[in-house]
Amino acid sequence: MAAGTLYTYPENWRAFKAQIAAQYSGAALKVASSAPAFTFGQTNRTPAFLNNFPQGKVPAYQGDDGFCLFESNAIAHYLGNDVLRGATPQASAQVLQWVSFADSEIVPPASTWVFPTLGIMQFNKQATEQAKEDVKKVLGVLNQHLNTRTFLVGERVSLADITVACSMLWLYKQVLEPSFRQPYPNVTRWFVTCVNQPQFKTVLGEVKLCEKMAQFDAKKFAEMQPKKDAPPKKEKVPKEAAKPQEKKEKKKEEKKPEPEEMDDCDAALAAEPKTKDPFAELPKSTFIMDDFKRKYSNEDTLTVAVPHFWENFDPEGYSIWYAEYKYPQELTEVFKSCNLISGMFQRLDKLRKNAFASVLLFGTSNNSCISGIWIFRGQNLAFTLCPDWQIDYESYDWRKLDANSEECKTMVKEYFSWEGEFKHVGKAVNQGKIFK
Ligand SMILES: N[C@@H](CCC(=O)N[C@@H](CS)C(=O)NCC(=O)O)C(=O)O
Repeated sequence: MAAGTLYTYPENWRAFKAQIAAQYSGAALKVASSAPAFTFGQTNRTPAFLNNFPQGKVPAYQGDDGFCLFESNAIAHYLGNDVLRGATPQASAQVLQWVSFADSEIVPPASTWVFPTLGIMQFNKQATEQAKEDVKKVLGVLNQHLNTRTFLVGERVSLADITVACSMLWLYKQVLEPSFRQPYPNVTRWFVTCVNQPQFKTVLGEVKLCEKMAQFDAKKFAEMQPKKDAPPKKEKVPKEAAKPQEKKEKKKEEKKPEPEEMDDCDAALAAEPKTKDPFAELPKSTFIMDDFKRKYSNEDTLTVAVPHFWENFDPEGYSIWYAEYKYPQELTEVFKSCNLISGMFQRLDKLRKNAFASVLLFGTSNNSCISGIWIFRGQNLAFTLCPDWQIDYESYDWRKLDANSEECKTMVKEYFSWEGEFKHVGKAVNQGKIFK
């Protein structure tokens, strides 16, 4: 019998699928959805979590035996039992059919319609109207199928019912008012039967069906928009990332940004307590980080970006640091070490206006080291200013450089251009390749 922990944020309908499956099978499932065990937006970005769940997404399951699984449907499958999974080849294939149907036919229009009513997505009339039509089609298919059946597959609740019902949870709670659902009585009968099963009820509580179709909540939408200092959007590549990524970012920046839409996950992140700008207290500096980054991204490093840096660098307002990874013996495959660096940059995305770094991996697999040059706003390491930034920095030794020293000039030149002797880097690894 499976036993383990499900990481999620509270009230996640995707996690509900696994939780309900566990209720049926008797799997001993602990749910970690709040501090200190799990804080969405923080714990799922730590190296330890990403090591087990590379996407950093929830729900995510870790068995007491160490077995790790992501993707909610796979977790529900694992935590279920043979009856839930479909006992015959035909039944299990039908279960898979409905699970896929839920993901590809129900979730997209349901999200388009429901999210604006929860204030977590901008309203678009045309998209909403199309979503309503798509939901009608889905309801039609289900209504027909359930005309002669109590459950979707066989005579008992299966993962098909659990998955489809959880995918429809928000539809039934928010928008499927009586007149809209009236043509599809079999679906509502089936839904109500499902959510009233004790195993569902334990997880979902009382599910109250929608009485009046919820409309776009503009006020809530405005409130839910990520503030400037809210946690970063997930897929953005930080400006501090290695040079080729800077170029891609630059191209994106030149276009006027589209208004960003949130999904339920962004909404959960935006709801996290906001921190005030930790750099706000510092006096103005003459060094414009953005100008430098533009030069660095678009022009030749040695002839333009480095001279620009030294002509404009303000040693009062900024400091230069050398950082070296403390545990080179733990660096095995090159790709893992590269992920370590890019993961750190991602976690520091919020620092992008106040920091710049060029971090290099030297050597080959099982014989490598990581070091870099960091430019920070202010005279101290910025990591302690915000809990989000503290994940990686303790794995590095940090040394503040004297901006006037030859050592500093050489390091800036070498790390910025990814070329040079890198005399301070141990010979054994320095003879290997440099990975940026
Ligand atoms: N297909 C996945 C979707 C998981 C997913 O998108 N999770 C979101 C929350 S709704 C998440 O954890 N996002 C965190 C992030 O992208 O950083 C599943 O069903 O498990």
